Amino acid sequence: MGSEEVKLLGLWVSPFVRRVEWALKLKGVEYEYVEEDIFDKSPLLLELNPVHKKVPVLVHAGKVVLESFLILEYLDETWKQYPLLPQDPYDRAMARFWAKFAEEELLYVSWIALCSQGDEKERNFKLSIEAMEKIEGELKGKKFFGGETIGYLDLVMGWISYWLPVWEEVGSMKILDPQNFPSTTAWMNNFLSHPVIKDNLPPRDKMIVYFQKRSKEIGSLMASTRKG
Ligand SMILES: N[C@@H](CCC(=O)N[C@@H](CS)C(=O)NCC(=O)O)C(=O)O
Repeated sequence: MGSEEVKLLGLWVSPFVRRVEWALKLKGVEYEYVEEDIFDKSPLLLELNPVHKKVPVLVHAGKVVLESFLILEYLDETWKQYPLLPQDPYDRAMARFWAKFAEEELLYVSWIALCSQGDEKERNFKLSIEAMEKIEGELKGKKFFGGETIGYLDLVMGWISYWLPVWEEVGSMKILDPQNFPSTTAWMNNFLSHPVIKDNLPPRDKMIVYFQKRSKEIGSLMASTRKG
């Protein structure tokens, strides 16, 4: 690899990878994309991310950066064009707070709601709605989280606009009801109509098939660990 080259190891259906790709494209950074098979991991992935063995993995000038939130921050500090995080330290701290909140209390919780059944599904579904209410409050009166343009928090929560509706369909649940969440619904439309976003989304029909299979696999795994 040449000295300044950027390489991204990813997976087509991963919301964590996609947020990094959006950031690279918004900033106009050239990169080489390498598709990984997470069910048959390449020696390169195992070498670059021996700790978690997950994508995304960013390699810049021979240095490896892991974890999508940290990759976004690294990109923002390295390529100053199209700033993602707010300039003010307090606003930056708040953006990180909401990013963590959305990841832990909405993404992972709605994923469990998708994969589980019965009481567990119901409990995680309710928790997802509660988290969505908090996010709705944050978006009130705003086009994007950061104001007039797409920023760090929009990229972090971008999955809500496109992955969540697929999870809702596959999991027969409705979290993002437009009547209850008008600001989030408006944000979702603004986000999805941005050219960089709308041209960089995985095919929906393939996602449905992928998540039908994946949610069943994870669901049985969760059920068997509970029994064991
Ligand atoms: N917290 C990580 C999550 C990354 C992640 O879970 N990646 C999944 C793909 S969606 C993966 O590589 N899974 C492989 C595995 O779990 O073995 C991030 O934000 O980068």
